[in-house]
Amino acid sequence: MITFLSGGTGTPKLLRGMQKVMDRHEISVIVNTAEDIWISGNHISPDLDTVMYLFSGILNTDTWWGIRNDSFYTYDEIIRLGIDEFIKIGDKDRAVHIARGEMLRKGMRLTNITRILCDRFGVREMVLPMTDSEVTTQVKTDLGLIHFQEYWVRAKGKIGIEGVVRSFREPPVATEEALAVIEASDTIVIGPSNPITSISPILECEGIKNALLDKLVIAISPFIGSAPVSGPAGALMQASGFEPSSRGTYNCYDGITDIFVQDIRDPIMLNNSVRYDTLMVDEEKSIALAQEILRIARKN
Ligand code: GDP
Ligand code: FO1
Repeated sequence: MITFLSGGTGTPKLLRGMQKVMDRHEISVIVNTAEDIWISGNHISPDLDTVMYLFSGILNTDTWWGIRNDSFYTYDEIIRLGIDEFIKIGDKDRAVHIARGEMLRKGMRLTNITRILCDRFGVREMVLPMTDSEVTTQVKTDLGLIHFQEYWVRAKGKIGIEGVVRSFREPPVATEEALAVIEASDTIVIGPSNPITSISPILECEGIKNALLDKLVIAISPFIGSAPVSGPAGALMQASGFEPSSRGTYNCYDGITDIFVQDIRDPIMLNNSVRYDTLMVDEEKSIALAQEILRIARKN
């Protein structure tokens, strides 16, 4: 089994290829939940949903969030009624958020809710939230501390940030299930996700770093040069005291990486890294990178 640590774009692009080159039952994914947010009483877990929709074959791979060909009748009506929903949620996607919110209100664990939802969507891979408790990534701005989604989706990343804070009622602890899949895997792959908002929240869950100690950890950089392939990772890395680059990513992972993968175009030279074409512009490219990752995993 291989366990992947994932956010909602870069690693899912790799998983799209992995599911074509591996037995799907041999794939486990521990997913970031620090971008989760309650909207209009419903619970959005963008990264969990992206991974679940990807595996069930219904993900909108133009945006890497939401369900392909979803309608937006409820969203349009909610805006007309004057409710400030700053995230555009499709109707079928919203049904998932309603179901998840309802199960959470009943006191169910997010891990069990995710299993139920994945079963309903015919997912064969193991998809696990990193923790069952609520943890939120907030950013420090001139407006004070705001939810990451407020910064990235509402403000379109156009405000300055001075720092990144993880807030929670109790420090997040990795679930028994997440630790068990790491234990059952020889190789752990940290996909090319945002180091600050997607990967660090997983690594910060109590138990994860320790569980990775005797595993082969392969990490793939989401940066080429000083810019991420997409999204706000550059500003977030700088606000967190890391260089916005592959070197900064490597340093952010704090010695846990055994094999670091850089893109062939990356001008920065790092010791002990390997280079592949990591730009997954289509399914074919995802499959090609997945084959290389599998080859490294099998060789070591
Ligand atoms: P989020 O939850 O939507 O922010 O998604 P992730 O954290 O999983 O992924 C965001 C990161 O994916 C960004 O920092 C991008 O640079 C990176 N990314 C997106 N597409 C690619 C790609 O094709 N190759 C590589 N190497 N990185 C990518
Ligand atoms: N991102 C956007 O930039 N705009 C949206 O309107 C938007 C809607 C949305 C709906 C459901 C969902 O699960 C995710 C959605 N996202 C949207 C993605 C956003 O929540 C991501 O977490 C961030 O873009 C980056 O991580």
